[in-house]
Amino acid sequence: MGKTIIISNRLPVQLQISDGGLSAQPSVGGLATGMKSVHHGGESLWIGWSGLTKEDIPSELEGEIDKALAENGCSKVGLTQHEIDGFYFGFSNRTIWPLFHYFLEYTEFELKFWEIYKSVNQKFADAILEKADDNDIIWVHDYQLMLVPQMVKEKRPNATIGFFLHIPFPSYEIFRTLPWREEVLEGLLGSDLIGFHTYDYERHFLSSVRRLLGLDVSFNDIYLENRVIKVDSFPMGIDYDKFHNAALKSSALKGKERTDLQKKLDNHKKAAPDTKLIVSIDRLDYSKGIAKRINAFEYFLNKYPEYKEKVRLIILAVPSRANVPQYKLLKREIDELVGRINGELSTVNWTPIWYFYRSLPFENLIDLYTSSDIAWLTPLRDGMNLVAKEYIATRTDKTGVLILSEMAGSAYEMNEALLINPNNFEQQADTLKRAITMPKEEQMARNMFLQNRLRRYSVEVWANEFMDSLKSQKQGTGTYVSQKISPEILEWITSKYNTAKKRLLFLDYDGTLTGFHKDPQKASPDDELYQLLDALHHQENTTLFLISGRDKETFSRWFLDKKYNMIVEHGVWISKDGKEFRLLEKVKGEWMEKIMPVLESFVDRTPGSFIEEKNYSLAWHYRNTDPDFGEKRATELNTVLTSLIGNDDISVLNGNKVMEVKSSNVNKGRASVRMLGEDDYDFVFAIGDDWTDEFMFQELPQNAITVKVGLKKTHARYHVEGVSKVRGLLKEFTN
Ligand code: GDG
Repeated sequence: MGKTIIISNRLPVQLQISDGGLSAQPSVGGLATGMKSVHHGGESLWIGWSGLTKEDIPSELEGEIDKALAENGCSKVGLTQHEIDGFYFGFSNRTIWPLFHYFLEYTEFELKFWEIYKSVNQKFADAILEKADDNDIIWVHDYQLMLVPQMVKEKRPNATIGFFLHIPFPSYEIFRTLPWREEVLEGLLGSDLIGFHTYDYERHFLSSVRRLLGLDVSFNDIYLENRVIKVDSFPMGIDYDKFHNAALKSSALKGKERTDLQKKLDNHKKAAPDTKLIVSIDRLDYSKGIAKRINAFEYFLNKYPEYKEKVRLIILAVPSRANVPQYKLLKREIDELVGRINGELSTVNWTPIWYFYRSLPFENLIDLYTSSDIAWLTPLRDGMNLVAKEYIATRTDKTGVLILSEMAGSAYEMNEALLINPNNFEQQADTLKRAITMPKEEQMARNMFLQNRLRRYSVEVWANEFMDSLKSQKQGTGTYVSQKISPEILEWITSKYNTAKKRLLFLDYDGTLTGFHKDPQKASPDDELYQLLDALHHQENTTLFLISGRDKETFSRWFLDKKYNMIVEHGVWISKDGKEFRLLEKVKGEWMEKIMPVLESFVDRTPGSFIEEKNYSLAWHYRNTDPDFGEKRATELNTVLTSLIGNDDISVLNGNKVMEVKSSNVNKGRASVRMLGEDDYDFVFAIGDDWTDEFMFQELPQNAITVKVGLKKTHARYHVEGVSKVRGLLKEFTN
């Protein structure tokens, strides 16, 4: 592997120009910390925007800036104010941010924002392409850069590209309202690995990929023509030791050494030892539910007036995206709310809310965490929410209560916190009371679990797990083990074919020799296919079998007068040299009467699905249904059938968009092995695309050449990409 390239909207360096001079400070944010293990030494480069527009940078400082960035392993993408307005304040924060946080009413669909987003993404991609080699690992971060993976993959198909989304991925119903939804998905699919904070975001993304792009998804793999993309969840952690040690250090400081804020907090605690401090810290963003929280606090004080003068809410709202109109309105709303509530409820000794609208230095953040009895975080939607994790990490004596919204990604990992629905004021008022009165032992017991987990799954572990998964994805380990048929392998197979004395070929039909058709009856063979099969069939010393799950009537109509050998219904019937079909396996079909009504009820409840009745099996096809719904029903049917069947005589086969119930002793593997025993073959070849073909791949001897069509997990030795490649391969045999 080559070097590592990290790309994010902002570089992890703070630049400031004052009095014509430049200062550059490495930033200490979560991402920068987490990437430390990935971004170090000479083998790594971080590409991003410096935070200064082209207009901000005097030309005489340009070289100095590049040098300062290079010293921190960084390289900048130069952007103009116009580009920042359209790309960052526009499409990123007026379209994607609200949409992905389910604020449809704030989402603006502006063509000109989209155009600028595309062109700025191209700028980032170009900056990468300029620096990247073929064997580099590229990790792209977040919603501002969703088109970059595809733009890079186009030009550097061999590069290894990972993408991580730090915000939620919304459900299909929300995502599909985006006018440029396909382009965004395709942009992301340039990656080899796509990571989300939670399984829900992953699930929503896969559902959109299936429904909007019609791609095949199996578990968490997306199958493209020539590669597999892995999608997985990697819940981001924090630098646990940094927060924990800072808290230890701060509590060890005596008297004058303490920060001014800490001294004030100490005084306050001394004056009112029974008063509980509740803290909330967020960027001033509508997704964080700050206004709702203030309203819920008022509700709590009215419901439990005995806590007036006994609790205080500290709100730290960090200024954010102040150029976006919605954020200006929010600022005004919160100013007014805090003013009104403090005005109405304050007493001479007590102000219910302390409100800070600013960013505080790290030490003060620690002071707030360590001095507060309760942290109350109520996002309406939040990708993860690191503040929740940081609060727990700073509780060095294990006391403290975390009240956390279920809508935060972190809630999935922090079950021991008090989880609330931010829209439920009644529940929040009761939860606040519970937190205030929670015994210390209970607080400690809960936090012990939380701390252990946070310590283990730190941000460094997060970054390393993502990188390891990306590397193994690219090396093909873990996804599929079959080898792609390269020109060299093809030459080797053909030469084996040519020198063989007796050849046996098993060719699956649907999805192998011909593509899928909405109506299976319409997937009849075309002239090119007949010519190809004729040529193979007439070769000397060659026994060709078409082997399929289809019924014998259809295959008789299509192929009987061609005299090809055929095995149908997975091995129930066989026809050789143009003779009528005869039974290959004796099977009993009494079970059909019982199973039929079950399948019919599934047809009634699943629009687009239908039953195919074969002589010795019943197949329920769901290829024309809504993909997610169809899969869901198939799982349901599988459960129903397995509980119904309960004996070994019949089994359920889960094929490509079809579930087939048939007698157990029949499958393509058994049938092909029987044919193999009939003569002394020295070249055995089997090709097929779905699960039912796996029986052949497994049961034929080791030296057989087995080929899977498509990139799915398989027991076959080789794979090819699609029907046209299959035909090309078979044509080689006839030359
Ligand atoms: C996005 C997603 C996801 C806050 N105030 C101050 C300050 N902070 C630090 C906190 C924390 C960070 O800012 C905020 O992180 P969050 O995770 O809570 O939220 P977002 O900024 O919205 O981040 C979010 C995250 O990406 C990571 O993937 O969790 O869901 O929205 O680290 O400590 N730091 C200092 N002074 C402050 O006043 N020094």
